[in-house]
Amino acid sequence: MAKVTMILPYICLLLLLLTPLGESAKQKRKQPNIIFILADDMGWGDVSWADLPEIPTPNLLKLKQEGTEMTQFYVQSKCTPSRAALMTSRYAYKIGAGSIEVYTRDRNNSLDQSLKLLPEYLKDLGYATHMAGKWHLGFCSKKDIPTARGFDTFFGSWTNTKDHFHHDAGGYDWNLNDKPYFAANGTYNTHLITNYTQHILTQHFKDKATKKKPVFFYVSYLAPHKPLMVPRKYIDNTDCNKLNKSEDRKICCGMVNAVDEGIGNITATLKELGKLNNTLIIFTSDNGGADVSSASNWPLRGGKTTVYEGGTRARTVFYGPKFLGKAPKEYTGLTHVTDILPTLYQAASGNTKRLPAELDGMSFWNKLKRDRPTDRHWMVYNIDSERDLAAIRLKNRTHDFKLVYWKKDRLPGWTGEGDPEELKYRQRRYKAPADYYRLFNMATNPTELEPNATIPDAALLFPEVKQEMKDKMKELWLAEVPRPYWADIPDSGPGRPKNNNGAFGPGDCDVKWE
Ligand SMILES: *[C@@H]1O[C@H](CO)[C@@H](O)[C@H](O)[C@H]1NC(C)=O
Ligand SMILES: *[C@@H]1O[C@H](CO)[C@@H](O)[C@H](O)[C@H]1NC(C)=O
Ligand SMILES: *[C@@H]1O[C@H](CO)[C@@H](O)[C@H](O)[C@H]1NC(C)=O
Ligand SMILES: *[C@@H]1O[C@H](CO)[C@@H](O)[C@H](O)[C@H]1NC(C)=O
Ligand SMILES: *[C@@H]1O[C@H](CO)[C@@H](O)[C@H](O)[C@H]1NC(C)=O
Ligand SMILES: *[C@@H]1O[C@H](CO)[C@@H](O)[C@H](O)[C@H]1NC(C)=O
Ligand SMILES: *[C@@H]1O[C@H](CO)[C@@H](O)[C@H](O)[C@H]1NC(C)=O
Ligand SMILES: *[C@@H]1O[C@H](CO)[C@@H](O)[C@H](O)[C@H]1NC(C)=O
Ligand SMILES: [Ca+2]
Repeated sequence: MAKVTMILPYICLLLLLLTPLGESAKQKRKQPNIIFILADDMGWGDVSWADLPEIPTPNLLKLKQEGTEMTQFYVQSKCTPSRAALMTSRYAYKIGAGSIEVYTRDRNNSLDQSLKLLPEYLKDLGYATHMAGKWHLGFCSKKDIPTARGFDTFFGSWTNTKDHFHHDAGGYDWNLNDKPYFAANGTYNTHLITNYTQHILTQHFKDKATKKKPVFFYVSYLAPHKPLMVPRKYIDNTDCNKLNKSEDRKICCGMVNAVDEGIGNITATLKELGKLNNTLIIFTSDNGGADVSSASNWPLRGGKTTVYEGGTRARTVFYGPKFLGKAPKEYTGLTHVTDILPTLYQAASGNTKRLPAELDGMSFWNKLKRDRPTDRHWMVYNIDSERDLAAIRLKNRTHDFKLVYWKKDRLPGWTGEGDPEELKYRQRRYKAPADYYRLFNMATNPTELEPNATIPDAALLFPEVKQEMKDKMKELWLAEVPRPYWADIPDSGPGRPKNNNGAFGPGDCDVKWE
């Protein structure tokens, strides 16, 4: 008996050395901190390295220069669909979120609670998870909000705001975790989001209880989404003031410039903490620029809400030299916002074989690190019966085509503020052809110019590709889940501003409706 007691500690030690615990601890050390930064409605032409470089974004440029620009990264064409796709790795059209009017503040709609979200997957891998900024995936029930869906903390707005300083969304909407945070009233949201991110990161890495954990931070700015508002100094003290452009364009410029400053501040904090080299920073926009916000997508066609490149191709940067291996300066592999979940899961040492088979995204982590093309053969821009439009992409070593189906009579042209003569051409609208299907050869016509005497019509040159893609579109269409019926929240709801000190709150769906 005594003998057994004596050797027991040795057996335990031996077991400890042999168990996979040692392995998982080794893996953990390789897990990057992940800062995922999302701009709201920022256009392809709204960075300092655009074709018409108008907007100063020096910090973003630095990340791009030291990291990798993803030149073929696609998002959904509107806020909520893109955020839903980011969090779930499902195409928005497959989860009832691909059309308009989804997750509005006055109806009982929110992201399907049965879907597991990105922060939950990263939590499984040992991450601390935080979010700052715009959620926009519903808050009718207490089960819908970020802190119920995988984030340890949340500081931001449930929905989109009509005032970037006073967080007015027809009711006050700035919150800490599950409660309104009135002390934020009057402070510009880009500052709130940046400061919170810096503060939580500092706390995380100084606190003994958390500092060993990797952290995932979803930084979701509300700029340059309308309304156009920014502290004057971001215009007056910057090159935005020198633009010979509309006042709106100058404000848009200032809004993006403030976000860029925020990115600089967050990066500086990571550096001070000695964590920058252990961090993967990703920047993108949830959708393309909107005309109403004076954003520019030039030279891409169309903008927010359209399935054209201007609405769906986002300026995207991956920074994290220590983790990116042989990633090139510009990575041209076809990638989609649904790929982020499996990609980050893999970057965080997760085994992607454990992810559910029905995810639409695929990890491009190893492809990016080895500068190889992605396995994406097909990509859906959107499929939307309500607006009767769809677009899909086919890409492999020999083919790169996009099929657009849109019944709308007048199709959008190009926006962005150029010289007046050019603008007239850009803002022309085009009539849909008789069969409503149009094929673009993205290898030769990436800006989706309309065929004319000098630009060949891909549909005439490649009729078999057009047919194959039409068939594929029909097949993909079958997976569409239309948005469900959503009822108006009754006035008596406990989360209605008039019953909640002037603020929106979660819980309207948790009480019985009369
Ligand atoms: C926020 O501040 C504005 C301006 O001072 C004020 O009009 C508004 O009532 C405040 N909102 C709340 C919810 O207190
Ligand atoms: C920054 O965040 C900290 C911690 O939440 C807070 O104490 C401070 O007042 C904030 N500063 C600004 C300018 O918002
Ligand atoms: C500013 O733009 C207007 C037209 O938009 C043009 O007439 C004017 O010459 C421009 N001014 C300068 C200084 O470039
Ligand atoms: C960045 O930090 C500077 C210096 O602390 C501060 O003045 C500025 O407001 C911060 N910018 C943002 C966007 O938070
Ligand atoms: C990261 O940088 C910090 C501070 O500069 C340094 O102490 C640490 O060794 C570096 N870590 C790695 C993994 O390069
Ligand atoms: C690319 O896709 C097209 C259309 O499906 C097909 O005909 C072609 O063989 C494919 N090329 C390669 C290299 O797989
Ligand atoms: C065809 O469109 C292109 C693209 O804008 C334009 O540059 C070209 O002049 C047009 N050609 C003809 C013959 O109209
Ligand atoms: C919304 O409310 C309607 C009417 O009460 C109900 O039929 C529907 O199931 C609810 N939908 C959701 C998503 O909660
Ligand atoms: Ca948006």
